[in-house]
Amino acid sequence: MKLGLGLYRHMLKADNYRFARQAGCTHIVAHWTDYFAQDPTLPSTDAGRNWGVTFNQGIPWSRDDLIALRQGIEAEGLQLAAIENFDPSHWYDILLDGPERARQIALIKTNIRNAGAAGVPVIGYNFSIAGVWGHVRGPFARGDAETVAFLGPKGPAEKPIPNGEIWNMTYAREAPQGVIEPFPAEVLWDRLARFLREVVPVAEEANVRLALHPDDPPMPTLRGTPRLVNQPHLYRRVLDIVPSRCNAIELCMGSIQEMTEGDIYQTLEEYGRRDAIAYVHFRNVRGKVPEYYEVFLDEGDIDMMRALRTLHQVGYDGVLIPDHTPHMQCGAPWHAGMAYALGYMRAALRVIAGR
Ligand SMILES: [Mn+2]
Repeated sequence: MKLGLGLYRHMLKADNYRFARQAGCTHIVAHWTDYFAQDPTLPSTDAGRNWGVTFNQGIPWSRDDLIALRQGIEAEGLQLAAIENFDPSHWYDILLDGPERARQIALIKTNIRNAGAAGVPVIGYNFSIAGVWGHVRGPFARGDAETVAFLGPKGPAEKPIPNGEIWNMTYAREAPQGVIEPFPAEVLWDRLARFLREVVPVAEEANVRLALHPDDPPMPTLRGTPRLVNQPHLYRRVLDIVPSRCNAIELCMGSIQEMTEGDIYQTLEEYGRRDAIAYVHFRNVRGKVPEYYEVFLDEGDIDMMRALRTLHQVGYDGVLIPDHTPHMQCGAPWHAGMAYALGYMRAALRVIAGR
């Protein structure tokens, strides 16, 4: 298995690549959409705040930009493992089944082709309307470390999503008044199935694995909108829509552990055995929906060594990244938290490999 670090778009620069290498990483997962474009941050939201704006309608990812990204990473002795997440302004009408759907499918296909041509092996994505929403920040990890929690009814009120917003980002400058009305999960499953049937063949040609992140938080609904993979067994349904190496999983251990059914070790075993895991978000958590806390690797409900052993036993040889981790009290809270997680992971990988 390989050690990687996920970096937000504004962090994709040489200093952070060197930081990753110094912590023993060999791979980078790059967020290509510019959310929380400021300091490194924890993905929290509340009723009055989202992840920012994105107005890239009709402008595909540039192959040259992706090549420059990959080369910048390689220049520091690392490899680009994946791009994480599509841009909400590229595909909102795929998620909403709106009038721009056909044009946006063509755009996503262009993104996939350009990614493949630029040597990007994986694109992680989250087929979600409400996205990662409702987490609050607080001193919930060991030693009062700042982290995020999902508190269900005790958290932010689940107001409907206003028009012009999806996946926590504003994509329209002037959207008509109104909100996204509730609709059944089967309708969203149908949208995912249509999407996969259209784009997976392109991904196969481009040699890019598409990898679906589970719902975070894995609630049955969020802000009135349905969720898809909010229980571990639902990944079977995703994989069965289009059986292909390019229809794969971005396996978030935290999100799986937060689910009310199933078992993280069995989940890793099942999908690892199927060779369906494109990469892993290696993080720990205390509790399950509707109330959980993202914590340090060695203080949550998952036995991370057992999880790693399970992945090893089924022959998983891909990348692990810390996903999010609590901030540590110092001048560089994000980096210190990541350094702590990466050091833990590096030692754990050595133990598992028997070295
Ligand atoms: Mn995740």
